[in-house]
Amino acid sequence: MTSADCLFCKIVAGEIPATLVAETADTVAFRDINAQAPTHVLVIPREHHRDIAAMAAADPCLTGRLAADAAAVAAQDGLTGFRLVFNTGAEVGQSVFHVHGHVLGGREFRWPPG
Ligand code: DGP
Repeated sequence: MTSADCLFCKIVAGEIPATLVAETADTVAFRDINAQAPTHVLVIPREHHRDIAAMAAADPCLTGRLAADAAAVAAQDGLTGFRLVFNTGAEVGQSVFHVHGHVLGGREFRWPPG
């Protein structure tokens, strides 16, 4: 399942370059082009789902595997703690509508987020 106009489907297909840090049968992880922390990696499913809510409804097992792959990316970057963020909806800042977990770490973080 892909979407012809989707930027992240094109990264999965290798049609747009990205700095890949990990790949599994289900997911691809690559550095965010606009990093907000020393580690800022996007972990995405190869399959196209518009956001985490849609993916969790369609395939809970894939959603779990994506979370595990995000944790593996954080460990690979040497992080003992990390933030995993899924912006879900334009009103909270989602700009690419192919689900992606932001793995963030390597600096101090504040709560609540802005
Ligand atoms: P969000 O705002 O949650 O939808 O995050 C989208 C992220 O995607 C944002 O942090 C910037 C990143 N991004 C957008 N275009 C590209 C790209 O072409 N390559 C990479 N590596 N990251 C991108």
